[in-house]
Amino acid sequence: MRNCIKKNNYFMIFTEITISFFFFIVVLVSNCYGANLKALVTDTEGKPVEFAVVTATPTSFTVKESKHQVTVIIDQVDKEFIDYVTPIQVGTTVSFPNNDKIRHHIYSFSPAKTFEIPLYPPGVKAENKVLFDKPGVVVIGCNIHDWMKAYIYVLETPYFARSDSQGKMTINNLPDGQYDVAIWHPNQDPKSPGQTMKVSVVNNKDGDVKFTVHLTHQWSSRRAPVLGGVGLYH
Ligand SMILES: [Cu+2]
Repeated sequence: MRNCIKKNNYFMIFTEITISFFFFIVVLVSNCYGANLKALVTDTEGKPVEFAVVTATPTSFTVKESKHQVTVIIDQVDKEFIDYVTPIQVGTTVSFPNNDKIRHHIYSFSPAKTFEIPLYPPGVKAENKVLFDKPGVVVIGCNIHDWMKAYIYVLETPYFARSDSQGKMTINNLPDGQYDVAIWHPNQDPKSPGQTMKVSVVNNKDGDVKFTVHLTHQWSSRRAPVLGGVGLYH
């Protein structure tokens, strides 16, 4: 009887180890699954474009709703939002800490999310959180500092990336299938909307795409206005 219990215990331990090992393998495999799509974004003069968002929306399968409770940070430093452009998936919460030396008053009138966080002082780390539950572009401003502006691009697809200063980005872990791959930039000329490409991913094979964006020349200053070396607004 004792032997039998011992044997059962050994069997259970072995089973647990096997299950753990199997789970480990599955996690590893699922993490490595999918293709990587590299994108390069330039303007009409061939210069790299930062803060462009490339999205891959599946047309041959349905994306499962994200179960991840993700919180993304948009900080305020030196009278500027960091980052200027933040792509997120619907259902993401954004935290707006104030790591500046002065107070800010955040608002948005965008239909995808209208909200306001009244004037709050430096040092507020993560209390000011907003859930973005509808797709669309949300423009964020500060009531005190008119030049402060940031864009949140709320997407239904989980497959997206934002370009760096070299105009480069990579969308990772794309499952096999067909996608509409599109470009967006906050300063894109509305008369020349970005192209959309059809992309097929087969056998997890990596690929790359190139986009040219027509930017408007109305780049608003992202920094505090300066007069004689002293900021006008505090
Ligand atoms: Cu401000």
